[in-house]
Amino acid sequence: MLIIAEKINIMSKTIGPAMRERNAKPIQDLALAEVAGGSRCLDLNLGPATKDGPAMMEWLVKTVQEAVDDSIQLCLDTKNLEAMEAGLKVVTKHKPMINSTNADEDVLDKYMPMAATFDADIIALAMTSAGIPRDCNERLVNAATIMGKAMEHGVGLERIYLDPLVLPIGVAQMDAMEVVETIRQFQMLNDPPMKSVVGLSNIYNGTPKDLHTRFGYTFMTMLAAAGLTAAIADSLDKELMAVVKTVEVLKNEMLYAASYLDDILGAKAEA
Ligand code: THG
Repeated sequence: MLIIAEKINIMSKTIGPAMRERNAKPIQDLALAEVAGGSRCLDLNLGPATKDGPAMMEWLVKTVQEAVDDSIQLCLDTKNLEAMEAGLKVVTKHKPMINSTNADEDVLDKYMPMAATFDADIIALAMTSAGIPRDCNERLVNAATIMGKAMEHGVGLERIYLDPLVLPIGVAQMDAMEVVETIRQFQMLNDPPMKSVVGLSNIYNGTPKDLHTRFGYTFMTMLAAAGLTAAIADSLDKELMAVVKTVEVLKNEMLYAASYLDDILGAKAEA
């Protein structure tokens, strides 16, 4: 499972001001901590920065790529097309990921050529501007549109991460299992299987804080069991990282050894 670290985000109380003041240190420290936590891809989330978007994304990309190893992917998270392009232009050795396009044909006609030009992976939301997806079937129809446009614009299907769009449990309880089923079915749309991604925190948005980790860990277990490829989540949360690795062991994707969590939780005293 690729964990796309979520904490470099304009909404954060410490990182938001640092982004606006172009204060590199707190952002670079957080980027290094996210990598140390086990993330190989960092989300850089501008939020709804409209006017300053391109300059801010350009600065953010330069700031983070200066701090972390070239092998770490940068996931540019903005709805602002100009900001996305400005960020992609200054990516040097790091492999970029576009976050995100939706499944509108005219939007795909803008983002897919960008993915091709900048040799980027791309997250595609299985929804259109017509509204949030109703069920698994609607998401699969949108995925087919996305895949068709990728092929039309010469973007390899292995570069696409399909995002079913997770809705909050308190808002759309019936939808949680639709998302799990969607993750299963996305894989059947191609051989090799299509990749998938979710924003994990969406599931517990709007619930009391003491329920966040319980829903996060449990939903992660269900999605990982169903074959989820990637998640935008908190790589500083060691328990979450341990849950992810444990599912990998249970799925026989990683060899079990008594010490399998030592790199995450630290070595235990000899029993
Ligand atoms: N799919 C895709 N991209 C996404 C989402 C998705 N990007 C945004 C979001 N959903 C996932 N990213 C975040 C980023 C930060 C937090 C939650 C989800 C978060 N941030 C603060 C923190 O760092 O603690 C808290 C901010 C607050 O006070 O609200 O929790 O679904 N493709």
